[in-house]
Amino acid sequence: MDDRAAAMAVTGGTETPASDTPHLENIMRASFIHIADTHLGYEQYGVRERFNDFSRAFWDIMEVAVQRQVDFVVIAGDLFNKRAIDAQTLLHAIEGLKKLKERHVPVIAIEGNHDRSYYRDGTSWLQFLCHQEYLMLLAPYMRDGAPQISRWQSDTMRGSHVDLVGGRLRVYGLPWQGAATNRSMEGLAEAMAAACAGEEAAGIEYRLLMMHTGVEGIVPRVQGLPAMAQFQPLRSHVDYLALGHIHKPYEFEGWMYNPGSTETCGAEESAWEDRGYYFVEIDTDEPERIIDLNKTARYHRATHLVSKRRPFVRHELRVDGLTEPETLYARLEDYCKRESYKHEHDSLRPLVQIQLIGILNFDAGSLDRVRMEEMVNSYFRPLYARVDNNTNDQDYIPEGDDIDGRDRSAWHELERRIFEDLVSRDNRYLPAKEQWSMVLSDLKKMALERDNPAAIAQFLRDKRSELMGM
Ligand SMILES: [Mn+2]
Repeated sequence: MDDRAAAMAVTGGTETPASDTPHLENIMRASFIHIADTHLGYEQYGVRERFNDFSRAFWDIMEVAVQRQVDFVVIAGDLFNKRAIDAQTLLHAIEGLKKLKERHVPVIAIEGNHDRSYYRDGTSWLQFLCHQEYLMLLAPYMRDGAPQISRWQSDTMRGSHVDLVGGRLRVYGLPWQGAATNRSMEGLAEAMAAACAGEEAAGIEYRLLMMHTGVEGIVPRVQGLPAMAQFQPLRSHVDYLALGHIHKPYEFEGWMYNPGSTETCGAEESAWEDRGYYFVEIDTDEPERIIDLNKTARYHRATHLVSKRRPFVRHELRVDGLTEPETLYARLEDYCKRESYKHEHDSLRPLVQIQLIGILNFDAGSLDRVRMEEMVNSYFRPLYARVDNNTNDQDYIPEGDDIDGRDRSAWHELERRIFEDLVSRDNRYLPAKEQWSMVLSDLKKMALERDNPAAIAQFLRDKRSELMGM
């Protein structure tokens, strides 16, 4: 590797060294873009166009970085959806990053849980991009579980930080630490406290820390993350904490920022419409120029921008009390009629995911999924439609207590009543519920007596045509 990456790290790309511009000595103005969780290479639902969607969301933000002429870009983990990416994913990553490389805009990244390398894997694809000088991959040396403060070196691709913007702004990075996160954070806070005097002497005015972790409780499903209190020891050493990992965006107290996923990795993310990225402006000399007085941010203004991505429609269709498939189809069609017109003029066809929820009064196995998905397709004309059955079966609570289940001699009668009750919940079986309960009882007996399956099926067909005229 030549000296270009190292030179970029020291001077911050096109930034003129401070020593050449004495009139700017007391002013540090800079801007950057903060992204995370782009998950490049994710072919969601096995749809090829989704693969492209994730790349497009990333490219669009890289284009914004160029347009806004930012000083650098930070990627707080999960650039890739997985460690083992294919060539197309690598090409797409390079396609986005090369715009910045051509303009000497530094990109600083850390590994997330999705794209972390294992020691035995040798060189990771993120390291490959680092080697090719598309980005600087921060990875501090660890000692006793604590990150060590050392300047990042391009030859080893190791180190805790790079200094940018004429050596006035320091970017620290800590990759995904998994179960060791709490210990690493403690160790990092101690190390940063010890480095404080040295930073000041070196003329560092602003410190950014990138981490691929989140705050416990933001998304209840994601557990085992540090609590808010565990971030506090870092606070006095960090001006901007750039997080990734949690796909829901959030920010706290003018120093902790999480942009959210740039595309929609799972249906539940569709509810977090403000997901995207941060455009951050820094002015250590005249913070009042950029700062909203109502905010506690010290030297920066962080603007959260929504990423460009494909519309994702998710609906929970309640099915409680519905007694046969036709009424459910009618309810679904009603929803489609109401909602689909809103997406008529979308420039990208939406994804539609319908979840059936609640308690069904009939057997969910009699639902025709293909028919429901075709219905959604005909109304929304989506890129992809999917109907998921997340309904629960109704618990059976027998009415009355005139039969004692502990009395073996009453079992046959109890079974008959249960069958009758179950079949009568489905309107299609209601008119002949007594006969159907007998059919069920006979089917059970045939199965227990290990009758020929073909004979059992024929018996059911005969009864079906007899009782339903089908
Ligand atoms: Mn992620």
